[in-house]
Amino acid sequence: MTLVDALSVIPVGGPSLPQERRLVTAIPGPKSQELGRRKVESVSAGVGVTLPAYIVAAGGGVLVDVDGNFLIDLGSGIAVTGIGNSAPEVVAAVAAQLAQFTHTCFTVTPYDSYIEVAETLNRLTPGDHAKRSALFNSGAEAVENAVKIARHYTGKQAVVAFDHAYHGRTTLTMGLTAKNQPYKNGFGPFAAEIYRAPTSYPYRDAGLDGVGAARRAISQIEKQVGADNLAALIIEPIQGEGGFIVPAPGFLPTLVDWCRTNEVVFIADEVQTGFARTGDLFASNHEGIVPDLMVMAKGIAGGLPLSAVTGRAEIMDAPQVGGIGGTYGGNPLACAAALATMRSYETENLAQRAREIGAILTGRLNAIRAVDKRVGDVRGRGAMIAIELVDPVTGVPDAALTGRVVAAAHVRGVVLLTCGTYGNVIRFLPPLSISDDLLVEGLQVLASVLAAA
Ligand code: PLZ
Repeated sequence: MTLVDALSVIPVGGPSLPQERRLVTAIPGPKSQELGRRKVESVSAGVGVTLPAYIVAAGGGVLVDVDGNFLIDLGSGIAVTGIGNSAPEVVAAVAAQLAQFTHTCFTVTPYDSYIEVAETLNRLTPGDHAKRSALFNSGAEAVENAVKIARHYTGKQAVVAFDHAYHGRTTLTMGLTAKNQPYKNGFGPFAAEIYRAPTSYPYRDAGLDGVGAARRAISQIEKQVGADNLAALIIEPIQGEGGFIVPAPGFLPTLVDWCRTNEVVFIADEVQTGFARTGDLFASNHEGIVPDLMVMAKGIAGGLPLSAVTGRAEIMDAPQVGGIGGTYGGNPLACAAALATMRSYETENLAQRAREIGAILTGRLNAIRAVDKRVGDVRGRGAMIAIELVDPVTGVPDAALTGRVVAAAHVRGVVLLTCGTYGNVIRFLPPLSISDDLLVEGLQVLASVLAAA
């Protein structure tokens, strides 16, 4: 009998799970601890775990662990399960596809759901120009392909990424990612022709407005790279792993204008911000920017692995036939899930739900900030909100406090994630299927553990 079998009744996942925090053992409980021991003996130590409660079911706003604990999910598996875990429409679509065929490889013998995902992305992404899409498996893989396509189209090689950027863990995307620990340390050498520019970080930029921050970046790019060598500029419209940094208004539009005048492909990495997360279908929409290429993953397919690059037809059509592909990209199960997921974002107006969640988060977090000056900043958009914890006198980032707060929340059954270059940001990424009551309870736990930390 395995440990999972030993759980007397394993609940079925999805939104019908009881929506409550319920702790029946310590976190992690004995069965999770036993699995943790097996992990050490079987899984590479390089694969870390944030909260070692092993999950058997999830849905709505809860995760159920192998010991029978119900945890409040404020992470969505890093912004993936926006429509909820095991959302019924995704389960039905994937089950139907599962019974038909599981794989052919689209580039060998194709199928229609890949086309329909491409058509949907071409329609939903910003801009009414002619577009094309290509499908992949992970965010990093899609980022790599966006860079390949931009290089092919422009005949140029250099790529600019920004301070605090995160674009993945493959060799090319590690080079684009800014932070050394844990993503890059010891894994070099990194790919050539990647350059870094300063971003817009209003909380730490002291008076620099968006246009000013963009001019600073552009000046550095012109001096250190040269537009004639630059294939693409890649940026997250709200930086995710780097600390939920919302650039000052005007920063992104100024960069887009400069790219357009200088024949540089503007790539928006919406892997974390995409699909209703920020209160609009894409974060680019908040400032009305129209990226040349957009990279998407995470929220696109309700938890199944799928990613995409969508962009201007003339750029996307530049590579030679057969130059873009992969065995699993646009797998039929993932496409079925994506079609069901994207339909829900539209028909259930989940962007509106993200804005409601954002109002609850920012209201409660700003109230905490008013009485606790260690909360230096509350920022983000929609259901992508964070607090930055600092020394109240010096403003120096307080990663130790952040670690204590998050660990204490975990023990009380709230899944909370950190981020930030300085490790001092707590981020809130609840599934959009969470109830107000559960969200508020999660925030009450946060308030009490912060007060005690
Ligand atoms: N671009 C903007 O946020 C993934 C990383 C988790 P993959 N972010 C979560 C971790 O510790 O590995 C991400 C992102 C942005 C690209 C990626 C990469 O997406 O699907 O993880 O490859």
